[in-house]
Amino acid sequence: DIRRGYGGRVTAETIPPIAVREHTVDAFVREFLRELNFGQGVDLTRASVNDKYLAMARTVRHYLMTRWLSTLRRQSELQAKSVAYLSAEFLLGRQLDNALLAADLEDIVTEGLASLGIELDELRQAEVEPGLGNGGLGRLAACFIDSLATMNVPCIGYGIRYEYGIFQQTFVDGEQVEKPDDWLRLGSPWEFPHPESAVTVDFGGSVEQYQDDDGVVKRRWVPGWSVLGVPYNYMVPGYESGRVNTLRLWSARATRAFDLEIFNSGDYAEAVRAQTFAENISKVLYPEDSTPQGKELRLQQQYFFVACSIKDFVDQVLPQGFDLHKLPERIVFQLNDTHPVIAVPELMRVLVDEKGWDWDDAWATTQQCFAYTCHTLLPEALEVWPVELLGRLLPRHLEIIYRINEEFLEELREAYPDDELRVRRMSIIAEYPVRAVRMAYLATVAGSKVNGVAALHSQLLRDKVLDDFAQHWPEKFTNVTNGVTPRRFLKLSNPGLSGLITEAIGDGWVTDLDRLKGLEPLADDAEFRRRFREIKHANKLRIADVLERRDGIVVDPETLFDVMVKRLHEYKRQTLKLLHIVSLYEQITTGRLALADVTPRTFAFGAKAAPGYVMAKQIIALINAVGRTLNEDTSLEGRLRIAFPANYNVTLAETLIPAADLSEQISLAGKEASGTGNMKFMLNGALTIGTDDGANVEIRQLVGDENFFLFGLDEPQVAEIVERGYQPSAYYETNADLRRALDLILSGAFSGGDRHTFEPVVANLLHEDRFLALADFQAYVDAQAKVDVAYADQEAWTRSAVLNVARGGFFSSDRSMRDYIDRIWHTPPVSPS
Ligand code: F58
Repeated sequence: DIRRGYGGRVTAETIPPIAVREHTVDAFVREFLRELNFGQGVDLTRASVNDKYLAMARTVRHYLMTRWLSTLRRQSELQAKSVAYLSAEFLLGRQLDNALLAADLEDIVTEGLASLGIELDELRQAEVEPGLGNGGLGRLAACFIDSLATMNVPCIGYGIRYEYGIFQQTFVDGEQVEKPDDWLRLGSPWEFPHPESAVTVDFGGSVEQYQDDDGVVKRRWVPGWSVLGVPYNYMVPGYESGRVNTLRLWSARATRAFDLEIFNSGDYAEAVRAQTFAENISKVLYPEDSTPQGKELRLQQQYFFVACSIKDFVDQVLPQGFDLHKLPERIVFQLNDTHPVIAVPELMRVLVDEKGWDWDDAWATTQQCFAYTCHTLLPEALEVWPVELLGRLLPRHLEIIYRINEEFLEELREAYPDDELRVRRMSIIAEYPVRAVRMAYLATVAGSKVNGVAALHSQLLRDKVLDDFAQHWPEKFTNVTNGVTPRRFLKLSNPGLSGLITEAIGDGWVTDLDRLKGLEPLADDAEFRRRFREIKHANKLRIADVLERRDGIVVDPETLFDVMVKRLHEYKRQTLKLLHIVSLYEQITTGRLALADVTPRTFAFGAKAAPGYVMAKQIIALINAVGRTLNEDTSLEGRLRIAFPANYNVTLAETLIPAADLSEQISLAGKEASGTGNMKFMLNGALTIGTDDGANVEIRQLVGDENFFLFGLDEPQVAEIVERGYQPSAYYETNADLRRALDLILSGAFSGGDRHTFEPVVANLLHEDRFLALADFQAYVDAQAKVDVAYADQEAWTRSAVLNVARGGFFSSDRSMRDYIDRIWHTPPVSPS
């Protein structure tokens, strides 16, 4: 058949499989030019960088297509149990390099583009990273789906396609100013929209009573309004696994009915307004980092994406006629913090109201389908939704929550007949200051498992935050220590070190990070250490170049790189590091410390503050002010410099972390659930200065005390001091260095003589200091002195750095995924063919 180009009629059997792209430079160039001409509608001579980037990205994605389609086909054949990772955030970072790596195309693409006179690196820079997350929690979700794809475990990531991601941070006179993150401005080549598969999500209205066909009295939701959820699919390619999983993010649109109705009434402007109203739901990521603000739109977002996802899974992913009693054999919904917890009453509503199940049956099934991960220890971070708001937006869900709570309290009263106080403490409904639903409690009651994200965190969850629940259901509680993907955060971000590691132990470490253990003997090999140092130095040159171009910041690659990158929060204690810097400066300028005795250091900060978090923003201004003063003070001879590039994000992390000598993990003990930056630094050969907090505890256990700078109060000591009544001013009075540092800030030395500018920051430390920065100041300074001594012996330092890498294998997110699979999900890998 000439017209079709191949013989015979087209049937399912005769449709040729989609062309497997040839792995050659020529084939790539051909495909690339075709995409440029037919996809972008330009020829090479007229193509902009963005045209070339888009054409190349689409070409690369074609190379992964066969794997994606066969993963989907095989999954629908096998119906193997899948993980549905429900997360309001996926902080993916740039996609291009990861896709090139997965498709094994780096060399071909580099060569192919070069033959056309194009530099791959220039196109790389054109990618705007999708910043669909705030920080650790969102990045963790991205690492986890990478690992599952690599390990051949069926998984769908479900989340929200925010039109605007985390804000772009700029500094104006040292102060943070936020700009909208219009990441889709130039188009995203990585997404596959499916408007034809949109699902409807209801809101508002009321609940009515009715009699079913058998005369049984039932209740059902009569919604007030609805929106459409349009799915956008993204590939999640595994490394060398042949598998490509799916990330499905939902975008909100107005339903037809919604605006047609208004339109028919003749009010065009109102119809357009309705459109905007609906689309607002997925408009912007809430830039909070720990305190949920309880905003109505946020609850709308949460319900929107979980309702879409459950409907999608039940109606689209499961085969037609699937017996939902077997749901727990097919799916586990992992709740990434409390943000998706409204999925619990939603599944109950679907089973009871829509499928007609009886309550107990539905509850038994629901409980087997969910598991909950908690990511915090701050009481103010636990989400609570006022009953008034929830009842207005989701009246039927509120009823369902009430019933879940009633039955739960009944169970408790049986178990603790004489302990009504305990029963009230455990109620899903809080009565004070307003009636509200405690989402963490709901998740704990509903979930088959509850896990913390590091050993200490899980212990504190059991002992403090959820102690009543842990006593009631000890077997429900477990730990899974976080991890990070070695593909992005070592192989791709640190090609120098990756190459050295592969040369030494082969490349198996990329999917089996425990093999890094094989590097241990090389810590004692002088030649290996020399090369290791050389790579660190090259990484410093690389970041120096980036900082200069990106931010106009000049740093000296010959200095110790001391790096603190994470969200700005008082509990993380950026001020503690700042006080150390100010103290050094004060001692130098007053002549108590000779410049010759100062280890030349570059203090790098990267941190966004939640836009409404006033104290965090003042701390940012203070860091910038101190930075300006130090950097301009020629008497320091460049020995102490601060580099605070604006808009720290995944892309910047990827070049900054590999250049670090010292990793700052200095939160108040008992406050940082885990941390994941700490793991990335370790794997890239930085030594940690840190408190006994979060995953630092496990890092130190693995690397050994002699390779870790531990300081500060531990959690029980903190608890004791707080119990006794903490007095920060006592430290000011008794510690002269601390007093001089604080006084210097108060004197206006960093604010052009103005004594008021930073008074609130200092006053807060002196009179409140919720996170005991002053109590840990001296211990921190002493630990930093040990850092100086250690760094002076470059051979010993490098030895420690190598051991950090060698002993960091535990922190692969592949290991985290194995733990989730063994302890929570029970979803075995599925071979790709
Ligand atoms: C972080 N939480 C923890 N929350 O602070 C960190 O210790 C941990 O390593 C990480 O999770 C991964 O487990 C975190 O990033 C958020 O960003 C939420 C965003 C939405 C509002 C509430 C905080």
